[in-house]
Amino acid sequence: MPVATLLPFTTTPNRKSASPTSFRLTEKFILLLVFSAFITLCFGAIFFLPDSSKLLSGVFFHSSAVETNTRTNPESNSDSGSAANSNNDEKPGDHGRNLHMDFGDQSQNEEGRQDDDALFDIRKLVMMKHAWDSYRRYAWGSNELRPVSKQGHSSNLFGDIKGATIVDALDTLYIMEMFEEFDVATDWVEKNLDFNMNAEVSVFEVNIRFVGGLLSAYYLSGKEVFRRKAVELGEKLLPAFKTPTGIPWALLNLKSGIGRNWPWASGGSSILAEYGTLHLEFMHLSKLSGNPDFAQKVMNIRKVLNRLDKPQGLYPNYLNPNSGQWGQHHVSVGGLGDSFYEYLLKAWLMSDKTDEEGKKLYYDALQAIETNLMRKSSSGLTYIAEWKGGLLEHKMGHLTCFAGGMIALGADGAPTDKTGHQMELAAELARTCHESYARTALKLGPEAFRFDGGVEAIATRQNEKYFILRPEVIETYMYMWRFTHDPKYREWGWEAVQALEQHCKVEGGYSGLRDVYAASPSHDDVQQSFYLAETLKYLFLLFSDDDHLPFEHWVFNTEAHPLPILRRDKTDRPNEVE
Ligand code: DMJ
Repeated sequence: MPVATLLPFTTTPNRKSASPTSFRLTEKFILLLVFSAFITLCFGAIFFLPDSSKLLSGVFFHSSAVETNTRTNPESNSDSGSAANSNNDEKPGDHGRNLHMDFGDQSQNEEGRQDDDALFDIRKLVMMKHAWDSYRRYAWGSNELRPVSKQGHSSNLFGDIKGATIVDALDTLYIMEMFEEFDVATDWVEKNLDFNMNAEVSVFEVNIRFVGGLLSAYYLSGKEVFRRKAVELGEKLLPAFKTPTGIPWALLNLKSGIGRNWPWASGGSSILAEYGTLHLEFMHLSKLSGNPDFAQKVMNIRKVLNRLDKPQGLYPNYLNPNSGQWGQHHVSVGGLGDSFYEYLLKAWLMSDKTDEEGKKLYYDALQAIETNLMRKSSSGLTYIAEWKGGLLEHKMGHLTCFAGGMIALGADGAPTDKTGHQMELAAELARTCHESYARTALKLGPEAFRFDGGVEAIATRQNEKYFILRPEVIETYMYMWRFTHDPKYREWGWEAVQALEQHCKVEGGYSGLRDVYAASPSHDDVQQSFYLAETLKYLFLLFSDDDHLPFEHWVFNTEAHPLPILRRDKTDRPNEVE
């Protein structure tokens, strides 16, 4: 079947032709005259019209918006795959219809914008461009960039897999209409992204960044290569589930299929936030491959958890995959626990609200968290503490700050009378996380902050004072902005932009900071791939109209990769994979 018929996104079929055209001498002369007249006219307009900066902003934005609408070239979706034959009504690339509406008049001041932030519309692209161009220039093909020493960097989370920044950034490039960069990245994926290696990877990290990034790129662009690579990688991860309980290992050798757990994890346990953050991607993998194994594996994780007693209704972070018993009773909505809760809610939303079990598990877990972990400081800041065998540690991680956004996202579906209350909790958490930024010298938040020993929302230990370009606080601002349109969320986002530009931006990209309380920045020399996947994407969405990636159509995985909601219809019920 011709691809064009599969992808109805075809109102303007071709992007600008790249083919050279030749002219005779007289024609060249006439063209030169016309061109000079046009240039003169443009300069006149720029210098004599009342506000030339706004005009420039409009020119940049409307031209890129026009380019978006030409992103329907059937050639760019040149190979069709089995997904195109799926019986889902919506086809990959169709999803672009729900991606971009219009930038609107960027020269006008909207609610919540700073006076000078007509320029922000340019800056959001400039930030992404600087991050991307620097990676491309100094670290192309490596997993991440070292922006100070201007070289590549790779953490052992990805084994020998290369290009984490490329795959993590694909959808951000697409959403920001940076199509030339997107095409270069696509070309790299086609030619270089390889999973055939004798190396050990983190199943969780590879899933959220690589599988998630490839799935989003597929749904946005319709390019078959992304579907194919996502399924290929998903298949490589399946041996991780070969344990007596089916709870997967944390680490897996992609060649031998041998798995193991982190040596530091309580008695050889698997980690809640790792095995509990596969659901969204694996449901899509079953859908796109026709292979029910992926869905069965993640539904089995649910079954194992359902059989276990939960202390006070809480989920400990450690679970032994051999015995199926909890390890140490440490509960956290930050590191080790966080995205498990996020995926319960999003499993329900992504199933078009058919996954009633996911829904119940989420709201029950949230109730237990509220009762046992949420507290208010003496000055009235709400925070989520950590729970260790029944005792509270009054510490909240930067990672935990995603919870404001999650609770806001779930508030609408909350059990009777709880919607307003949950929105209040979400707003309070957003405020606390903002305070954790505002109370530092560099106006970016620490890795963890405490509410004890006379301090509130401040890091007291040296090893908790760093900032690694994490997205969670901005993620929560974005959700809160979408649901309330309270201008303070854009103001807070703008403060973060200014701090990032002032303290994290270096000539070779953006760097994390060693101590946010120090008077001047000390750079850690890493531009994390999630900075491009999440931080810059959430900033972009915070300052975009709500119809950019609307929540009625998209659910973000924990790495901010948008996945379409799996629509129910008579023939195709998303959670009923045989
Ligand atoms: C990301 O990789 C994901 O958001 C994950 O869930 C938690 N940590 C980082 C960003 O901080």
